[in-house]
Amino acid sequence: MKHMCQLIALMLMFLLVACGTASGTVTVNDPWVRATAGQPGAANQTAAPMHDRMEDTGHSLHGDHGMSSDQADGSGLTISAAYMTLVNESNRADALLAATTDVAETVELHQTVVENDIMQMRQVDSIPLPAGSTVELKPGDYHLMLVNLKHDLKEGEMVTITLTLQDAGTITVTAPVQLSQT
Ligand SMILES: [Cu+2]
Repeated sequence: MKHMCQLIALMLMFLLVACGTASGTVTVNDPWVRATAGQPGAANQTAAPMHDRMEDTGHSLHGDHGMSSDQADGSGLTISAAYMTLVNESNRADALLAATTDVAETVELHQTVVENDIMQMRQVDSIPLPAGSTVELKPGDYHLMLVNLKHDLKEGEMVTITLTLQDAGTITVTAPVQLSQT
């Protein structure tokens, strides 16, 4: 009986140790959010590549993303995009599952793809982060779409974004608002 207890205690210790090392480690580098003040139509708008602007204002392209057209179309000031580099330093696969922010009602995970020479954005359920990988969320690729902004995003403002990862849990990042990638 004593042996049994020792065995159970050992097993419990093993489980605890296993849990302790199992959680993944993901770091977030260089997050930034695109400014909506000073966007197309404004005098100070520089010649951003077309696909950049599509991600900011092109939500009419989505069609089926569950937004009513009066939110998605029009001024283009109700959406923006967030970018960052995710580094999975663990030896376990992870995935970005969701994100939230104070400045927008919803955050969608998006991927820009080219199909028949037409650049389109589509919503994805998750962004895979293979073990040991570095995954860039950048214009023309994966990005976070901030939908239904609560106010214009001005250059220099800081935006808090909370990421939910499958393995690493929640990570909160503070991203500066910029007109373009620096
Ligand atoms: Cu998008």
